[in-house]
Amino acid sequence: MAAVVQRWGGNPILTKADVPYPVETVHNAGAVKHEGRYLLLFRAHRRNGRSVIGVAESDDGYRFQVRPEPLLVPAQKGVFAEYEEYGVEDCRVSEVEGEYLLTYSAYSRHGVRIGLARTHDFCTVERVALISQADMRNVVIFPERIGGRYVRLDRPHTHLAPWSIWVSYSPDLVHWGDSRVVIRPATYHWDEAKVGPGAPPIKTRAGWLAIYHGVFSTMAGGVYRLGVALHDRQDPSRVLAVGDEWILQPEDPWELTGYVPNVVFTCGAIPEEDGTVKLYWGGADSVMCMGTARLEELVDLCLRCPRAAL
Ligand code: BMA
Repeated sequence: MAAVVQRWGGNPILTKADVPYPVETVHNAGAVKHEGRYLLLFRAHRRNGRSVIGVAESDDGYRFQVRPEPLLVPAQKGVFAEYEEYGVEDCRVSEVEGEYLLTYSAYSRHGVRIGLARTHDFCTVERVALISQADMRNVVIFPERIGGRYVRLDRPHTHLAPWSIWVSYSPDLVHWGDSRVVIRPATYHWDEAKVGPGAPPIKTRAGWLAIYHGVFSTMAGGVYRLGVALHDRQDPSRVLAVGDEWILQPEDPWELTGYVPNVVFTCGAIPEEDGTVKLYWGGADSVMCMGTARLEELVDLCLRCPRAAL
């Protein structure tokens, strides 16, 4: 049977050799189309083990060139400096009402929390606020307000329950609340250990299509795969279906071995006018890869063989 995600033959699309400053990895990139060009906002480990966010650009979404300087490095002053001391990671990009919102993990001695920044041109970035306490990772903002409020999927940490996907709302992007848990890992399933939001949700006729990551624990560590879920268009706290099967798992050599083995991890996908989506993922926390899928098929997969969301 044909794979749901067709890997591009030119993978990996970015490696550390493509970066004009010293880094050891290029992975987990947010993705966006800006003025007709494709941009990847990738995470890269510096040689001190801490991460920065760099930018790669492309005319076709397949062949990328990295800019000479990173876009986001740990802040040097103010409240952001205190919480970005250990680095910035896993940036997602959402275009909302003409501006681009970046959500990223801010690491420090106090744990990991989420920073929100905005840009119009991807040359200068304005930090807006730290929009969670520790521990929180994997925040994706929906590309439009729903019922007048901004909406995000997020992933708080807890010891009492497996790591799950939640939804939260905000009137102003700074203050978030009304949180509800929406998807829990399913026992003895490919995503039984953790689930977390991946790419910002994509609007389809059937609902918001969300691509998420799921982790299965093995004797050799976690295996990170990608799956899909569908949220109600008017009420995204209502999950219409979660696909029972993963859409992508580590298979290529650069996904099976690297900085962290057995990982495919997405922070961004770009829907195209022809009904396809370009999906970008980090392989083994080391390189960037891409593939394409048909949106309709991803929606179908959720509806055809759903599993319980909670
Ligand atoms: C998660 C994050 C991701 C990473 C993944 C696999 O907890 O740190 O950035 O890709 O683990 O190592």
